[in-house]
Amino acid sequence: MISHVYLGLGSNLGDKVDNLTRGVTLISERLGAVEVSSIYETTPVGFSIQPRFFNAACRLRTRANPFEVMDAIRKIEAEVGRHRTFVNAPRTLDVDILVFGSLVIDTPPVAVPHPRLAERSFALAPLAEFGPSLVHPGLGLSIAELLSRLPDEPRRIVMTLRAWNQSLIEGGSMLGMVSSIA
Ligand code: PH2
Ligand code: MG
Ligand code: MG
Repeated sequence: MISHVYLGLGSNLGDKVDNLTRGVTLISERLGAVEVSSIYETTPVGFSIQPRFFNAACRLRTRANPFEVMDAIRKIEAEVGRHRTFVNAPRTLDVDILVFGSLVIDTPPVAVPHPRLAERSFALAPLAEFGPSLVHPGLGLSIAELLSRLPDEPRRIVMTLRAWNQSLIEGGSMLGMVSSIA
């Protein structure tokens, strides 16, 4: 069975665009075809005295189950140089499962939809690019609706979805079919 999985990516250390690009490249090689959102620059939430983030999302079509996806993304984070020091510490690459098809489960280490998704505009803004048909499986509201309920946060697009998808295709990183979104 093929699932549509939405992953959130974040980086605030080193070459952030390169870290995100290596992340989605490894995801596409190991798990299935991906399409990416734009890359946004966002203000750190939680532990605020740290560099600004670059955040993005991708849609993955995969035959892997949530536990296999979690296992693969943990390995990818480590390969892109992540060292876990303390909660919310600066990181080269963070990959979170935001939505896994219509699944609602909390079975450690997997909790989907991501428990803090509805309060995080840095995750909702890139996710909203995948269109109005994407509904939060637990809350039954569209991602755009959830985003509109949050206070405005400063964020800017540093790379458009078209530019990033195109550079991934040209770099040979995208395996499988990649359709243009939005
Ligand atoms: N990730 C966090 C905590 N805070 N803030 C921003 N702007 N972007 C993130 O990706 C982020 C964060 C925990 O994973
Ligand atoms: Mg995270
Ligand atoms: Mg994480």
